[in-house]
Amino acid sequence: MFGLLKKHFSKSVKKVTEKVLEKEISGHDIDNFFSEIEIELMQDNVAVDVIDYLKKRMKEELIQKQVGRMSAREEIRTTFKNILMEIIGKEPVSIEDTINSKKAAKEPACIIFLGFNGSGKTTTIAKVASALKMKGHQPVLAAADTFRAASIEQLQHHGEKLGVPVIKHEYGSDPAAVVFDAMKYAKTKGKDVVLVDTAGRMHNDKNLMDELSKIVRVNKPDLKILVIDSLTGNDVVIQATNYDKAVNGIDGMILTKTEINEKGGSLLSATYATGKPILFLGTGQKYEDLIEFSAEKTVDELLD
Ligand SMILES: Nc1nc2c(ncn2[C@@H]2O[C@H](COP(=O)(O)OP(=O)(O)OP(=O)(O)O)[C@@H](O)[C@H]2O)c(=O)[nH]1
Ligand SMILES: [Mg+2]
Repeated sequence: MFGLLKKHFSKSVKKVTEKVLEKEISGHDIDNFFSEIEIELMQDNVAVDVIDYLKKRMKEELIQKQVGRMSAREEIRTTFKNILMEIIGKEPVSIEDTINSKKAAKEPACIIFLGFNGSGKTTTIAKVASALKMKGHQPVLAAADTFRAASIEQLQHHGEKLGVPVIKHEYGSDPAAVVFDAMKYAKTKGKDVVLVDTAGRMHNDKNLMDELSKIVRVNKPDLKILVIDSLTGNDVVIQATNYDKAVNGIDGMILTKTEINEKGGSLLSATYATGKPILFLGTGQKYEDLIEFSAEKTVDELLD
């Protein structure tokens, strides 16, 4: 995560703070700081909007702040860290808590996964199903991607490997109805959670985005989770914003392929755009390659 920024951060802080000769940090010092790290932020895939926001917040916090020369470095580091935490340290959402609270009402939880084509939705659902099964839950998979060729077989393959039932209809059928049936199945069979696989769609494809809105409107899922490929660049902001709107507010996000992407920018851009927490990071193609996200750990690693 944040490979380049991490490499240059300390050096930039040092270089800039050496110039803070007075006992006060000026707007000019902050501009200098950003001119040192801006390229790294961009190369780490942090969206331009986010960089502007970071700069604005740093100025709000630091300008005219009285510091001893030695502590300017600490002031800049700590403030930068706090501002990053403001963005990515959102109140976490728990899939298990959601399942357990529905269980009390004798209802299965409905959790829908959405996102751009190929972002990793189906693989992530299989990982989540595997993890939930290991914790004693009884997931059902709903094949609500009735659009892409072979999508149903892909989900069925995971279902068979994991020993988890998959509810499906024909290709081209209404995905909202698949979810409805999967919920009915879960309820009658005493299963506690339905994980819904949806078709990949571009955030600017009106028909497919309307279809997504309908799935949500009809089935009122308990959690709506946006799956984002961490390799997405600047586009993350507009993508995340559009999905958030289409489903009347996502609840959280999962970032995939983080093991092949040293750049943490998409993480920052996505949380900046939606104000929602990251739940997990995908770290590979195997079922166990899913780790719980910790904002503190991510920021600490960056500023080590
Ligand atoms: N390296 C790596 N690959 C991943 C990860 N998550 C998913 N993938 C791979 O990404 C590719 C696409 O994954 P899918 O799960 O099919 O993505 P999807 O979002 O369901 O795709 P569509 O349904 O076509 O929109 C597959 O080759 C997965 O193995 C991850 O965390 N790391
Ligand atoms: Mg899929």
